[in-house]
Amino acid sequence: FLKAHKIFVRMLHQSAKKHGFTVCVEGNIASGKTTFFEYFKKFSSLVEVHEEPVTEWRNLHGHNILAKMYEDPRRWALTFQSYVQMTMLDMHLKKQKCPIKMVERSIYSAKCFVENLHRNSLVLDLEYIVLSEWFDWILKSHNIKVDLMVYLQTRPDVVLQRIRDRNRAEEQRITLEYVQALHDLHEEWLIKKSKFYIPCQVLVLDANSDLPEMHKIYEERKSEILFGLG
Ligand code: DGT
Repeated sequence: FLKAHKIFVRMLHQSAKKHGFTVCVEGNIASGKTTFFEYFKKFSSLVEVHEEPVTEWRNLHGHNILAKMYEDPRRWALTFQSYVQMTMLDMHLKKQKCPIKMVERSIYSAKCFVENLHRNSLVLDLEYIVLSEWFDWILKSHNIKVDLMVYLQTRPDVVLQRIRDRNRAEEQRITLEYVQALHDLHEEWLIKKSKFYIPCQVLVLDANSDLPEMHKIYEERKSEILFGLG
């Protein structure tokens, strides 16, 4: 088994080294992105993982901007989204050191959140226009390379239960309605492909199962995830 594993890793290394491969991991809040990265971190010579800067969002020069966004979205959503957009761009532009770069979410998925905030009038028309103009300008002026999006598809009731179980202080106000709306937007975007721009192929994985089962799924699907869909 060890020998086969080594050969597999060497093959991946050779293939990915040729061009550098970027994978973005998408999905609802608590869809299991962290579990996904935990699994792939074991390929440490091959894969570098860029997790979402939630720590920075919780402590931006002493301010918890994530908490502010949940407490008073009308006041803070635009501020939060503009900071998210900047931190996402920063993640995309980080120089790749390993053959495979894995990124938690992307500048593209922030669109789902912004759209939802706008639909609920928590981001006003003009704020929405300014965020969209920034987004369009970023895409035009930077080369944001994404080779594969892995969509961790989950049921809203499952993610809500996980959010309740992990009990993050900022997320106490999250409702089923909120995760349902984000779920619908992810589905429109990545399944129906009728909403926002998709920069690459999408691999959809059922991510409703618990941790050991998800690790099994990642083990089975690892070549598609690391090599791409061809
Ligand atoms: P995981 O590992 O799948 O459980 O990932 P999470 O839930 O830790 O990470 P994520 O990206 O779904 O969200 C972390 C928190 O940040 C969560 O409360 C949702 C919030 N969040 C992330 N991106 C955005 C965004 O663009 N806009 C808004 N309003 N909230 C966001």
